[in-house]
Order: sequence, then structure tokens, then C-alpha cells
Amino acid sequence: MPAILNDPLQPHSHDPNPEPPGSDAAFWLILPDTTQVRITPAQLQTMPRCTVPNCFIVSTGHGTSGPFTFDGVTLLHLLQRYLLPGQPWSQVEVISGDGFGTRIWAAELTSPGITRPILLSDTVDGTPLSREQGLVRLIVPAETDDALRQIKWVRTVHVRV
Ligand SMILES: Nc1nc2c(c(=O)[nH]1)N[C@H]1C(S)=C(S)[C@@H](COP(=O)(O)O)O[C@H]1N2
Ligand SMILES: [Mo]
Repeated sequence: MPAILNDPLQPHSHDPNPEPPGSDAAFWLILPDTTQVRITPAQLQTMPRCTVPNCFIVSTGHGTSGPFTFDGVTLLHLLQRYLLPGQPWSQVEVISGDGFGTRIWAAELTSPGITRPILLSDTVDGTPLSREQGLVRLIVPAETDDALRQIKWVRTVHVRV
């Protein structure tokens, strides 16, 4: 019987998947005009880096882990690097290789005074993230409820008008 999937972008109870969906950690940035850019972990390392300390992965199932210091590239930087100046966008859908995801609104990236920005992370506590740990992992520092936005194995970052 085929599985019926929930909308992965709405918060819902979820048993975390421990198993990476394949070994390729590259992801696709999809721009509003449907241009697709493939971004590898090696390319992320050449971009301006950001460190966010005191992050927690709060699992309702297997408890809280952390604090972690995550390192990576801010999602805002990635967008600014590839979007044309003035190109409109309102939200970003971040989806993993195992079909999990979250929707990020522009205000979460661009509001003034953000000190703990949303990251595409490849490093935890100074050590490269393993594929099992989620490489490349979206880290949403402001989410401290249920880890539903801490997306492991990012495969597509879809910027929408
Ligand atoms: N790609 C992906 N990311 C995911 C999940 C998942 O199943 N797939 N589960 C989420 C949930 S419910 C939890 S509790 C955490 C678990 O993170 P951990 O494996 O680092 O403890 O990952 C989150 N991110
Ligand atoms: Mo969870």
C-alpha cells in the first residue's frame, strides 16, 4: 500500500529518521525563476562563515541534546549571493533527502536585530558534521520546541516569491 505523506512543511509529530538518504551531501538552491544551483559542502566552506553557540536539539522522543556550537553559512548570505538585487522573494522551503522540511519566512532572515541567524551548517563544536549527523543541516537557533526545523540532509532550498 503506498504511503500517504503529511505536508512536511507543517509542524507535526514525527519520529526522527536516523538513516541518511544516500551519501551525496550536495544540495540544490532553486531560485524564484527556477534556476537551479548545485552547492557542495566544499563550496560552503569557501563562503563567509558564521558561528552560533548554545544551540539545542530538543527531541520530544529522545530528549534534549546540546548545547552545541554550530558553524556554517547563513541562509541569508546564500540567498543574497545568488538572488539578483531587488529580486522579490517571501519564503524559503528547505527540504531534506528523506522528505522532511520546513518553511522559513523572509522576516526570519531579514528582521533587524537577529543575532542567532538561521544556518546551513557543516560543522558542530569545531568538527565537521558527518553525513549521519545531518550534513548539510539547517539550524534554526530560535526553534527550541521539538527540533522539527533542525533539518538534516538538506537537499533543496527553494526560494519562492
Ligand atoms: N531530514 C530529517 N531531519 C530531521 C528529522 C528527520 O526525520 N529527517 N527529524 C527531526 C526530529 S523530529 C528530531 S527530534 C531531530 C533529531 O536530531 P538528532 O538526530 O540530531 O538527534 O532531527 C530533526 N530533523
Ligand atoms: Mo523530534
